[in-house]
Amino acid sequence: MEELLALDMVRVTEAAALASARFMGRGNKDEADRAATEAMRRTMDELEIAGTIVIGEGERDEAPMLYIGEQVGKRDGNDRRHYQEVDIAVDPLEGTYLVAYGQANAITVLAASEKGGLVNAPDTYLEKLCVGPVAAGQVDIRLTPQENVERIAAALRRRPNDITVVVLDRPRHDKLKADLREVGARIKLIGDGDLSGAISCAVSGTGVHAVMGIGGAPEGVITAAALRCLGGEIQARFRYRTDDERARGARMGHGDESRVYTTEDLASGDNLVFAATGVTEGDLLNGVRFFGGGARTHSLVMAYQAKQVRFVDTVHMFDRTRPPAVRL
Ligand code: VTB
Repeated sequence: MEELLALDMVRVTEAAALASARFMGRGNKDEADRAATEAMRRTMDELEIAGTIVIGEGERDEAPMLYIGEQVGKRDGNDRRHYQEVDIAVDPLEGTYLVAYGQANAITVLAASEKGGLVNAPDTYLEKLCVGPVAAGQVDIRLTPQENVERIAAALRRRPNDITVVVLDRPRHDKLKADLREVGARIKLIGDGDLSGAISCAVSGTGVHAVMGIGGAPEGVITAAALRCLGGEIQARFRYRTDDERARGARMGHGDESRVYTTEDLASGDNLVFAATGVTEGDLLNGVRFFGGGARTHSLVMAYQAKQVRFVDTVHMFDRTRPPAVRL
């Protein structure tokens, strides 16, 4: 299932990137998000799959499309029985603010698996610790940030002050930042987008080694799918903001706030596909580049079973008569 699906899925993230990149710098994050969501939905409906959105833009009553439970894929009359059933987790635009203000590292992203292979996470927060393959198995979210940095440094055969940790720039992370400074780690503060930070720390040469702190739970599941494909690791604990969220989380089976979720807990699928396309320029992926008559996108596509990680560089020709559409 994976390999064909992977190539289909990259079309979906590419379409969302092309649509939302037009809104770069226009100061309207909702507009950018809507463009990505509509394009993602439209392209998914061209695929021969019986897809179910398990993580998306929200509940049915609050999101017009790509809501949790929505059925996506080609409709052959009403008969979808002969298509493969897949669960899909989407973040049509990770970093809506980043696009609206022309900042780095916005991506369009999704993960897919066989039925039940991605955890149904409520829209709340997760405390996360993400590392790449070399430090995987060496860290423990129950330890202090200082201890984890020391363990990451030992795994990478470096000193703590050669380790760079990605942290969302939020007041809730003041203590975390102080702890990281105490152990001597470098901190890369980001405005948004801990998902793309987590992928970066599992790819060597990006200059970042870990993600720590509290961010969105739905994105944590997509992060887990990516890190399984790359051999990295995420550990996470639910962090509810309100009693309502806590009650909802408990109904979904996530009532134990001390439980540490592993990469496999969050993305347990035997078949996993991950696709992401750069919208704005990033550490890992180039942003969309428009030119007369076309555009060029840069994507990352991965399949777990197939053990394949592809960087896909696509020229989209809107008008074949206008050179220079394709160049090296
Ligand atoms: C955002 C976003 C992250 O978590 O910060 C969000 O930038 C939650 O944090 O990429 P805030 O409510 O403080 O903005 C993510 O979406 C993903 O984990």
